[in-house]
Amino acid sequence: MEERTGAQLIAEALRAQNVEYMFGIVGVPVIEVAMAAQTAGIKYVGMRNEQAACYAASAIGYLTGRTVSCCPPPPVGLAQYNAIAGAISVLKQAERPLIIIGKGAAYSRAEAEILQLVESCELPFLPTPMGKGVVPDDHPNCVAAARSRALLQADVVVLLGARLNWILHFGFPPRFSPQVKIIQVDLCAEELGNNMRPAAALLGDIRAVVSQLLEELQKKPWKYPANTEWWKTLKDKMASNAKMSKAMALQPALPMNYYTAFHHISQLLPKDCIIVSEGANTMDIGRTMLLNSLPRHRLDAGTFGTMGVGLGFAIAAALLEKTQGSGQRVVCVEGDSAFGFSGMEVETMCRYKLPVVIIVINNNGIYSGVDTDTWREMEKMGDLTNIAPPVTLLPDARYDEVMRAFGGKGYLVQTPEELRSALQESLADWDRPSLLNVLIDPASDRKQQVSLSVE
Ligand SMILES: Cc1ncc(C[n+]2csc(CCOP(=O)(O)OP(=O)(O)O)c2C)c(N)n1
Ligand SMILES: [Mg+2]
Repeated sequence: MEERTGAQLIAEALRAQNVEYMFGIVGVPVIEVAMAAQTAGIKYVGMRNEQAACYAASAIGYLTGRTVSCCPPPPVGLAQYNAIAGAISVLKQAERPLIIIGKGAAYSRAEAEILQLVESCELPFLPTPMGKGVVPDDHPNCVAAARSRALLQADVVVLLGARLNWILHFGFPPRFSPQVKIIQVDLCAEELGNNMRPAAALLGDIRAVVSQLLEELQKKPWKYPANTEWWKTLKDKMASNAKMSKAMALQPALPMNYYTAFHHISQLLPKDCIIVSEGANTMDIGRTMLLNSLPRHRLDAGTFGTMGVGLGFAIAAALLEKTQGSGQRVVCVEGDSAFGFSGMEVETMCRYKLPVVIIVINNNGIYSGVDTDTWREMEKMGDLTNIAPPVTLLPDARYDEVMRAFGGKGYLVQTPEELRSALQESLADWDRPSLLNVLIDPASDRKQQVSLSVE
């Protein structure tokens, strides 16, 4: 009998389960496994840190919908009829309804059904960070620009594959009304009733359950009226918030603030690009200003706010683009701290010529930082480990040079004009990755900006 090595058995077993990519870092004896994988037709992607390798692998799973071989089959299925009827009766009694579209909706590919639900019932909706794009962000029923108000005053919330974790403030006051009724749709039984007791709980695949809701609604068509006080409140709030961020975006002062940087970026990004993002202000403000038109086109720090995921996610998305020839750009919008977690993966991008466009929003720190002059003063005052605020990072660090070190393109960006030209140039280059190091005001933060723009 032909002798087989353990490495071959592993590789062939993975291949037999349709595994297409392997991410890792080799050493003795894992090198044989990677080589056997290549022989078996699996693409081996050598990374610089195992954490980033795991993030990349998880993004492949999310983007392709391929089940990971070790997971039990999900309970794809329909909700019970009584539960559907119960949910619809709660919905029809709503005075201030709101649909929240979560990552689960994106994962279950429920975009067509959810669009139909939103449009046939004329309901306002709000995406969670990775639920963005299931229904396009620029859809007239999207009330993301009035998020806080929508959460606070809704009396019935339909949760479609979104979880009541910290991203949704656990569903609790003061961010939600204490009387809010939740209609919860989730694939995972343990999630039902997590943090809040739902008025209706629908266990099943989002796509299947939304189809059931549509079917039931069609028996006796119902629309939420357009002329309600609720719609007026939401629309007024959206208009005033849009005005505020526009005023911030158009401030001519240098260094730029977050809103100015994102304003120019948003104007230049192709509609079908995949946006990867992590950071704190960078991710939060970027989420509101960079719109998604397509489902599964946003990957960010997600449920646990884990910094370090961005470059691995971007590598996965860029590899898929390369294999599928989809012509989609992958744009990775990183806070300067967030970039540091997996920054060495720029070498991986350069090695495989993955044309990711990394935009580092560099404010010299975590949430905020200090400028070079202040830093110099602090250096003179004594030991920086005693003095420097824990959020600070080295001012004006040249992350663009990191990319250049490996043969990618690096741009130092300090003005809107430089930002626009560097971004246009990077988006036109399919041969190598680029990094735009966008120096913004280290004191630019959300609170200050909100109070400034209120004045
Ligand atoms: C693994 C991990 N470690 C630490 C944190 C704490 N943390 C939250 S946001 C953040 C970085 C925010 O700074 P930056 O990426 O520069 O974005 P900014 O807010 O400055 O725009 C950190 C370190 C985290 N979320 N995850
Ligand atoms: Mg920062």
